[in-house]
Amino acid sequence: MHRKLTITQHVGPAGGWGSAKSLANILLRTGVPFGGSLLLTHQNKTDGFACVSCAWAKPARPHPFEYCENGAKATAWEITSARCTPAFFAAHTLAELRTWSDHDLEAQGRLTEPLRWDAATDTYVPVSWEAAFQAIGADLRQRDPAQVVFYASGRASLEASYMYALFARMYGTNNLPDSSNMCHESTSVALPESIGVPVGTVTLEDFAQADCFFFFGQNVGSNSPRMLHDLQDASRRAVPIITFNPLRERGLERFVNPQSPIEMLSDTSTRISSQYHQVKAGGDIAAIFGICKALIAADDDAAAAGAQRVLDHAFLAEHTHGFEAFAAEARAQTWPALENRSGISRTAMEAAAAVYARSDRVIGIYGMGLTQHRAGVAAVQMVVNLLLLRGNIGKVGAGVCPVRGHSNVQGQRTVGITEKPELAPLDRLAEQYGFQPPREKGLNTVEACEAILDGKVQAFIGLGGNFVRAIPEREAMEDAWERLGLTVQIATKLNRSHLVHGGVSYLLPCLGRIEIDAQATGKQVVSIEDSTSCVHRSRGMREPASPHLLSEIRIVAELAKATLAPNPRVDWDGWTGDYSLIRDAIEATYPDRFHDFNRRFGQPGGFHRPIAARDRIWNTPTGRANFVVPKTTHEDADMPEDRRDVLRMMTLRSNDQFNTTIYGYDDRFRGIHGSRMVVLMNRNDMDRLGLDEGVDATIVAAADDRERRMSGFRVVQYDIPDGCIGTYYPEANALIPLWHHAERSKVPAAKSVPVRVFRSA
Ligand SMILES: Nc1nc2c(c(=O)[nH]1)N[C@H]1C(S)=C(S)[C@@H](COP(=O)(O)OP(=O)(O)OC[C@H]3O[C@@H](n4cnc5c(=O)[nH]c(N)nc54)[C@H](O)[C@@H]3O)O[C@H]1N2
Ligand SMILES: Nc1nc2c(c(=O)[nH]1)N[C@H]1C(S)=C(S)[C@@H](COP(=O)(O)OP(=O)(O)OC[C@H]3O[C@@H](n4cnc5c(=O)[nH]c(N)nc54)[C@H](O)[C@@H]3O)O[C@H]1N2
Ligand SMILES: [Mo]
Repeated sequence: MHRKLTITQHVGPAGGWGSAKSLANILLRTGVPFGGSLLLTHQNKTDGFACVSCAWAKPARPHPFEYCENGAKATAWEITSARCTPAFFAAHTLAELRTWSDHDLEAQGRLTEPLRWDAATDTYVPVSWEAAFQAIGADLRQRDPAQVVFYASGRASLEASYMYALFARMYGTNNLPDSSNMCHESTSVALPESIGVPVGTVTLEDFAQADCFFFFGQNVGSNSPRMLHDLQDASRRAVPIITFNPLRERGLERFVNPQSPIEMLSDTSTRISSQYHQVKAGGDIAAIFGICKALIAADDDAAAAGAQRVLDHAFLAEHTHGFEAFAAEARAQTWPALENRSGISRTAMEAAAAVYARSDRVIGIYGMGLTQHRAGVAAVQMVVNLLLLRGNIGKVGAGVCPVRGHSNVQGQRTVGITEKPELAPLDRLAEQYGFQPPREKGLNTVEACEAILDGKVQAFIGLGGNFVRAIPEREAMEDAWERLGLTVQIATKLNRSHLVHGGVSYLLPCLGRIEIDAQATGKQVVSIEDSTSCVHRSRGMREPASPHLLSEIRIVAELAKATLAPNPRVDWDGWTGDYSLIRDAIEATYPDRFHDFNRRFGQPGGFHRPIAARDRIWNTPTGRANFVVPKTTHEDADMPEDRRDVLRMMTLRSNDQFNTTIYGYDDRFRGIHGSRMVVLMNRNDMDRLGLDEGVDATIVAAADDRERRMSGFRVVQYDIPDGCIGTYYPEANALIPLWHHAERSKVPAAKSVPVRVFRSA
């Protein structure tokens, strides 16, 4: 379908009336009455439910309306009045549904009954829960566990996630990839080497104490809007916010708090960023090196003049390793090379350094703009290097802050969803449950894809998510997917991964987090962990979308019972009847992280897991915080630097989506309305390539010789650095080679895909 595309030059601030209007549209379309939206006042409250959108921290003393435009959209999307029933499936074959858009599939509403794919009619037909569990269990029992993948998407609770990981390991595999393999795995590889923890070191209280923020590659206005309150407070305290982003994102420029009547009525907005540096895609390593070079030079000058030093030498001496090697490397960098690779000027890097040098408590924030590159791990480590220079880790108001994606993606890792056996307490599990957990490394997301392509993986279980749509290399992957023997998807809404199915396929509908979860001992609560390692309670409040839905916990328990030999130490039914028993089990496995779990998680603000680096305890091989020198300032060694026809494609999220869930076709903050099939281009590149605004463009992957081509993109002139283009995720994923991932973390390098752009013939 060709949608009418309109572009607006004037874009309002983040928040404000635009936000109220955009939300009203969604409430209308999802059939949620405005009165029903009163439910929103329970979002992110001690006694309410944890928002199903992003993972940003939830304060102990929440605002009366502790939600944002996009959190509210996510809620409306889940509590929609639309239902995707067996009658719908009877009327549409899966071959037909495969021609539908992501938006239209999910807009059918909540799944209501368990379904089995019927080959004869190519439709999903109703099946009883019992029959589904027995069939899946029988199938799994005759498979080699190494050939089965247990994927998780980051939304399921700590309780469900713990049980899911335990089920996979008792079955015999560490094949537990999750969405974080496409997201912050670069963080999980980088931070342990640098500072000995896999997660960020700041809390919300630090946000209130910081006197400077560095902000790299994270689109706060769309993807973690509640953080804008914290940034607005900072801006009002005249705290500098220094932003690095190829695009001038609206939420990083100005914000009107939609919950403040005064700001709404007087139309006053707050500036967010005080310096805005439009780095090239992948230019951050060079930009940060430039800042470090300027700081080290100023420090060398101060030393020579006998003046007060710029770097925190007491901290460097006591707490760090590798400073001299790093400083030598920074001194050796040349400004022209740094300017060329970062896309920003020496003056810009020095201006950022000057503010940094004046600040005592600095927080470094980052998102997918750093992690989703070939050199994503090194980019994260550069942020830490910068912070270490002035002791900005392990002190109040300072630290590193990776902004996580899914609302419980960090928590899933905390309770054992990981393909890396060394990250799970296997000995402890062996003792607690009396079984031999598998010790060999499991498959992460990219490796699972490779194994599916090679035919080495035969079955896929998905605890939420839309795997096929989220991964790179779409065409080859979809073809291979259909050769899987078994696919089982536990989901709330219909998506493409349910349509590209294996030989035997089940679609199991579950309760959402906002819904009342009643079990044998009454209504249950669950827990999640936010981006600041804070664990919160969440209580569902809404009547379930259908009486046939089961909780994720119950579904995992039933699958485990149907698959595994009984084990007297694992009481799947007892756990399902009373979730506090699962929390006791989690506490027994992780006594340090979760002591007194059932009492503490209900207190206002939840509780923080201990993070050693916060206390300057460095669990690294050197026992110190390590400076890590990047191999090169070039973000991608595969990317020919001299080939001007090859552009770097960043795949972006709009303001109207949650990952592969597409709420609508507008990207209000970027002034793009009515279509997602656009390619954002710089005027110079358009002229050079002979492309006018509005023409139909074809994009061809240029990373290797394999043909990957997509047409139907409309060219939009945009303020984006030379040589970089922007398209939307997931539409453009067919253009990303599977091998084009971050070194070591294997996060698909979705922000620097080498491509060529042509006018469509
Ligand atoms: N409403 C909503 N909320 C969400 C999501 C959603 O889709 N919708 N997704 C959730 C998930 S799973 C995640 S992981 C997060 C994602 O949230 P983000 O981390 O914000 O991810 P993206 O939207 O992909 O955008 C990354 C930003 O990086 C910039 N960028 C791209 N390349 C570079 C680069 O090389 N350097 C720099 N400095 N910047 C760059 C882009 O211009 C963009 O502003 O949000 C979560 N929250
Ligand atoms: N090109 C490109 N690719 C990317 C990215 C990018 O920036 N660019 N970002 C990557 C990132 S950061 C991520 S996190 C992944 C996201 O990958 P996924 O997490 O796999 O994808 P989602 O779109 O979040 O999954 C949406 C589906 O989850 C199901 N769902 C929603 N709520 C629930 C629930 O409560 N329970 C259950 N069981 N199911 C539920 C619904 O059926 C919905 O259709 O994509 C990655 N892919
Ligand atoms: Mo993510």
